[in-house]
Amino acid sequence: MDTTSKKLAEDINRLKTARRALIVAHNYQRPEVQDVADFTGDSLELSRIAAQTDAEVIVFCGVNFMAETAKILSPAKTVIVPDPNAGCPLANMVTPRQLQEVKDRHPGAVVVCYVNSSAETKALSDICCTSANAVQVVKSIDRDSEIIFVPDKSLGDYVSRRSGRELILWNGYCPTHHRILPEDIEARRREHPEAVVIVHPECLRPVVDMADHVASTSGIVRLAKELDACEFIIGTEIGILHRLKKEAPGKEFYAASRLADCPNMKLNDLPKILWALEDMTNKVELAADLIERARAPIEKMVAIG
Ligand code: CIZ
Repeated sequence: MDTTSKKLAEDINRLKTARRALIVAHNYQRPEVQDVADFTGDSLELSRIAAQTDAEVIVFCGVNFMAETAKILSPAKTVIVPDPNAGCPLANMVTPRQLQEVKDRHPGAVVVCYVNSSAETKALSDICCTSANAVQVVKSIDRDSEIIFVPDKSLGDYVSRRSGRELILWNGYCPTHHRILPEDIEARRREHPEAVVIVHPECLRPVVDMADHVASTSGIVRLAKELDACEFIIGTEIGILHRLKKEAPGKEFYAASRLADCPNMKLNDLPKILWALEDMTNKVELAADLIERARAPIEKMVAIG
């Protein structure tokens, strides 16, 4: 960390204590943001950790739907975001009206909703899933039921193939993950022939099919630590490389594509964390009934284990 970042981190830590705040950072955040956080992880993991602490304020460094999930699980806590413009294009690819239209065309269908979605989308869904448990969630649904899977068509395609279930896929996708192309995997493999390739299921199908392992962000971190290999090609947002290098020192990590750099995730930085804590601005506000409706599908997912 340079001197300016060190000073900012000191000021953030001082204020964090005074405000009884907890800072959580998604695996895709800037290195200095991950370093100032109390916990780094995936969105559901962070929201659940935050709910279990006695912190009064949660500073969620990620994109907006993640902070909403934290608010849904901790309605009594104040949840603030460093930059309120950090939206998620994938989450924005489904609106409540569009989803209601598809539900009306498929009465009785079970709506499975990836956590990468707004509170309104969750509230219209029957059960949530993460990229780590999506196959298990889909398999838990009665074989006679139709299933609408929102919003990520790549994750849905992967889950459909792994579960053997036909899914009505939403036409949403993560622009950052779709920047990783099969030719990138081929090129990295030529450069690092011994490396193990791990990709996220939000990637394009040909990329998923070329990988040695397909995993969520938490799964990627776990595999990188557990596998015997010394070199890894990582097919997800490049912010995760910082955590991997920190938690698996001595191993080498290569980005499948340097273009997999999410501009929304990178909107959060140290000055914005400090300002948000100073002014207590950018609070996540959700109506009580929306919190209740959005919480039900999350609890249903948690209940299946
Ligand atoms: O929910 C998350 O954190 C996302 C978007 C991905 C993952 O695999 O952790």
